Amino acid sequence: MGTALIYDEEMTKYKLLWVDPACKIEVPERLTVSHEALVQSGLADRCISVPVRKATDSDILRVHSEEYLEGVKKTPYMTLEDLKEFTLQYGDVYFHQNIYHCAELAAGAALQLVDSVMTGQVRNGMALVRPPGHHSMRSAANGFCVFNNVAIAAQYAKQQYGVKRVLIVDWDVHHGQGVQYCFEDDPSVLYFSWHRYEHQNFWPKLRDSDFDSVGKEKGAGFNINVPWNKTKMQNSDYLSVFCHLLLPVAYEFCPDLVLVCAGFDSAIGDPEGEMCATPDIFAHLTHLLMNLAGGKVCAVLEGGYNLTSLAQSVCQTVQTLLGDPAPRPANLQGPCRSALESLHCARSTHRQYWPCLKHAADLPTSDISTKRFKLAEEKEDSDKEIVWPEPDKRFAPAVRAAVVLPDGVACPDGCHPFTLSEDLDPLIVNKLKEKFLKGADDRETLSTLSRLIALVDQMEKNEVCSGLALVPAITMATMCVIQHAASAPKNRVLVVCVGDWNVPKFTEDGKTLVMQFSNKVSEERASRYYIPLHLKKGFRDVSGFMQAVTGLLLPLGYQYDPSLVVLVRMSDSGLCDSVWQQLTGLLQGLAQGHTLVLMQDNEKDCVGPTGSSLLGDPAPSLGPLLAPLSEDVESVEKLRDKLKAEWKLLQNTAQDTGKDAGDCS
Ligand code: X5A
Ligand code: ZN
Repeated sequence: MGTALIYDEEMTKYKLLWVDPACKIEVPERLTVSHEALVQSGLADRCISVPVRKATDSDILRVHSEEYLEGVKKTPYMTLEDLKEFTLQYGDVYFHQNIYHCAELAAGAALQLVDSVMTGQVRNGMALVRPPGHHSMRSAANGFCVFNNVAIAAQYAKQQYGVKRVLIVDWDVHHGQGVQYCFEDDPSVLYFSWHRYEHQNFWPKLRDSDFDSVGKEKGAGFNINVPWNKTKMQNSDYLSVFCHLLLPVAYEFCPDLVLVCAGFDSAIGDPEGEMCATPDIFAHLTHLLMNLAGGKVCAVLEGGYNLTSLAQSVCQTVQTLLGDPAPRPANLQGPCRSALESLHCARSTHRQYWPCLKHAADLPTSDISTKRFKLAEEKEDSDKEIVWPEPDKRFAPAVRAAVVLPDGVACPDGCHPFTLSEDLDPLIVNKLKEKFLKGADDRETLSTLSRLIALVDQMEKNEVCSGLALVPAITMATMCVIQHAASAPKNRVLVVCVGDWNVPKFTEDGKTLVMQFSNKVSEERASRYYIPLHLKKGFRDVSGFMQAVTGLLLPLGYQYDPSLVVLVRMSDSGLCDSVWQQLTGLLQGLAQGHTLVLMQDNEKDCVGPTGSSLLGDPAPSLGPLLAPLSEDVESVEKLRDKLKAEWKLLQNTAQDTGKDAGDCS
């Protein structure tokens, strides 16, 4: 199943015809450079090209009023003067004789994308469109937008395909107020947006964009706003909000379809956003959404006005949709204070609607965000050119998933049976014998360990992406793999253990970080680099487990930034396949997808699902989640509390920083 790419040059054929400083950044080149970058990098060729179509009147009327549509329909026949006057009724937008045609195509492109994904022709996809959509309202163009492409697509998915729940993730730097207004009272569409806000001083300067606009009536709780009150937000700020707010709520909601208002004005270099997140962060944001809704993710371009940053960000997004491993995330030093305040406010406000947020801290007493106030004048540095390194080329290794299986266990389709091409260095063999076999000449074990070591080496060389091994003695295999992997100076290994196992002691030098999930572990042996999490009902409490994954494991993993993830599964862990696949799917965002799964040899039934996950297949949905067990929430929170000083990505309130003053820098 592939990735759709929808693009038509026709959408470059309109532009601003008069002087308007507010609109001059919305240029046709936005589309040509994005598309050209996809072609040049070879990504376009790997996508399934799907033609655009014109949205019909009835499609457009799913969201817009008849009067408005009739008005826009007249614009192709207007003189320049008429166009100017027509434009004047609306904010920060311009019309052109060809824009109605392009807007029909832009909305139609989003519909084609939904069709391709819903009919199973592709797994996911991206539509490169102009004009953008998320600001346009029922009866008004706004912010460069004419028709609300994503809102129309969401209504279409519901009405045409009977989709029950749609998640809209708006990572554009502006608030998509048009989308918010469209679905305010609709609990079947969960709208999430982060946006530059600056205490209501940033366009569109709406009170409705603050964290306390949560939706109305039946839709209360289904509108989530995270206002940024400062500029220069970084990768850590974006990832924190995903881990501590969007992902837990999204898993609880359990969408059938994910639509992304994919604006890239939230990336570094953009003149509108003035943020500092780098283009590679979009690989991670995309990856983190790809196990929702059975992988049905449709990204539709919105903003993005720095042509370099835009093109790089589009490539990162599409390459991730295609399934290539995400790059190692750069500079995750933890979220800034202002981001934490916003996150805190949004989490507290939503805790009454989402059981996964029940334990969120109370709203801060001095309400920081809802009051509009004049910002202190910032010193003028906007003319300084912002530079950042071009993201590294991302390679998908020739072998995606290699497996080491005992005789008689079938290799899952698409996986690569791992054999030794040459004999292992006799020095290593001797060391193995000495260290693990106590001198015994157990050929079978020696062969398994040798293969594991060779596999780790090939992963390190990026010849193999991920691996899966079914082993008789899991402690020995794990120790062997970890000691070998951590021996190279710049390597770090994240070990994730699932199930009851007396984890051997590792060194405390930071070369390995061990996180264990079990209902048997005790916290007594916990140390800086061994983090046991005790889950009361084992893995029966799926919500509690997912809470631990999104709120604890992912932030820890991202901050630790391992070069290898070793996932150890004990027998009879009681973890069901779908939860296991979510875990393996999410972990592949780390270490460039270098995940090595080690399972006890009586876990044969799990080989198929694990292999499929390592090959990049989306995990099946978990179904809408119930409230997590309060005991489990308490254990997760206790642990988060203990670790948050050292691991800053675990923080989700400004109080967590332990300081009572500070600044975003
Ligand atoms: C789609 C989009 C931005 C409008 C900014 C107007 N619109 N000042 O990014
Ligand atoms: Zn925008």
